[in-house]
Amino acid sequence: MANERETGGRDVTATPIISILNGPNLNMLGTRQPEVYGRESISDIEALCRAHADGQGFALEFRQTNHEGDLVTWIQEARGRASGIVINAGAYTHTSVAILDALLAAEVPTVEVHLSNIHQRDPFRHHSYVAKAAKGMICGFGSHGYILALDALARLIKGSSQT
Ligand code: CA2
Repeated sequence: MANERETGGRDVTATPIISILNGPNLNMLGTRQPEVYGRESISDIEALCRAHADGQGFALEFRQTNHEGDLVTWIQEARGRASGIVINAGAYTHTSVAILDALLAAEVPTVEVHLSNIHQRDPFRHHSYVAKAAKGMICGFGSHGYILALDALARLIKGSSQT
């Protein structure tokens, strides 16, 4: 019965959607600073995530933008539709109250990811606005951090769908 299968407007019997959102300059991955961000391109990371999400039975949306408003819009679109968000907001991590507000309003379990260990870097990278809305943060493991984030979300989603 449809009503019994729905939670917060989302059909929990459908394939869960995970939205992976990437912020500014992450389209430049693989071109510079491999010692900080690794050698993989954003397309390589997308392929890695797609292979992993397939194995977990998730439908994946993988997006990158250089514009703060795009991230806000995509987070709003995730509300009631996506089962989880993985976000690497890039430099907006350290500046954007708008992204924090969107995440708080979305009420979608969120895992924050950073390729680098932001706590070993410049002091201005130590604070994250995203962290206040995220279940947790993974940083310092390069592209593998995205896989760890998907695994963390899988556990959260499976836990919350058990009755
Ligand atoms: O470590 C991360 O994933 C960051 O979110 C990456 C952001 C940085 O502002 C955050 O503090 C930490 C920057 C991504 C820029 O990536 C580039 C890669 C190659 C060439 C130029 C930029």
